[in-house]
Amino acid sequence: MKRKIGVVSALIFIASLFAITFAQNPALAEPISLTYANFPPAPTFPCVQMERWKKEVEKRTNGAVSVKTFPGGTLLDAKAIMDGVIAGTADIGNLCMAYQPGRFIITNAISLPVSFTNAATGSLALWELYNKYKPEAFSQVKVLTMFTCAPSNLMTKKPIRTLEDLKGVNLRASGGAASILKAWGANQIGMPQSEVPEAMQKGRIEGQFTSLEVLKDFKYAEMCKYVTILNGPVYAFAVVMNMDSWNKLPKDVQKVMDDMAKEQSEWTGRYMDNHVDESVEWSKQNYNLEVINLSESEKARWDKPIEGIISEWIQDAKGKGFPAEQIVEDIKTLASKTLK
Ligand code: DTR
Repeated sequence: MKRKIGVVSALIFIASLFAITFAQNPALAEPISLTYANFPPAPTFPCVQMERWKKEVEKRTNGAVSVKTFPGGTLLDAKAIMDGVIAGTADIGNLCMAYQPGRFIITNAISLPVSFTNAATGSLALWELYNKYKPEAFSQVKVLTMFTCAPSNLMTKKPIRTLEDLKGVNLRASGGAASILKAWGANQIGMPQSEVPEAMQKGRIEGQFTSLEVLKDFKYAEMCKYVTILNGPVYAFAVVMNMDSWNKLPKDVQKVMDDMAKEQSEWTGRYMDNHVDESVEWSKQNYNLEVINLSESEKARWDKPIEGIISEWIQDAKGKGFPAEQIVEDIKTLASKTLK
């Protein structure tokens, strides 16, 4: 009898030791598994930042969280990310706001022609803007971070040296960049970046207005041998999480993610800025890319047709009940705080 009691006590002791060890070290327990949907292919910057976030979260939670990433639209495609995350098809998703015009009015205003000079500045500005206004458009999700791509420039199959060269040419852009292309007289065609390779190959478009890292990441430099420097708008991105998935996370895991939000925004902006430079060099070396810089007088001709875009946006956004003038003021101030 005594022996029996001894064995039972020993077993209880061992079981409690296990319980304490697991509670103190969640890495030994089954990790919380989260899915993360992304729309473009793995080598592109939205997916590079996704892999960096996954690695850091797994490390900083000591393996308590495991993130399964789905690049290339394998879980949700470009226009389905937000609703897919709200519905819980993915726990997390990365979306480009320009692909759903009219849905993310405040944050997408970052694409107005206010001259951001790099993605690091654009990304932190967007993050501040989001935090100041906490727009209704994101009320159904937890926002994990936001960032922008670098300023848009033209990449084209034929050289664009004057405003006249652009007239009637089929060029792709979305969101704020799209209204600028239209004002310049191009034949603007909208589609997510993930659909551009096919449109470019089939000749449906002759080029596009976007950040230049795609010359290398999508190998557009093979087809687009010309870049015209215009320092156009940045595009806004958000990484969002399903609200129930967020609420289920332990507080210390939530803290790891919250603490990473601003850091991830800046990391992505800086990665993007460096990668644009690499991509242009690579395209010059491998495909003889020509970079066209407009003269001051030619550039002034391009600035004229887009002068009214900001005031038109203000009119429109005001009509929808947004504090439009203040938003533009804020964006201009943020854009002037250029990060080096
Ligand atoms: N400029 C936007 C966003 C963008 C820039 N680089 C990439 C790479 C992959 C996906 C989207 C983007 C655009 O062209 O859609």
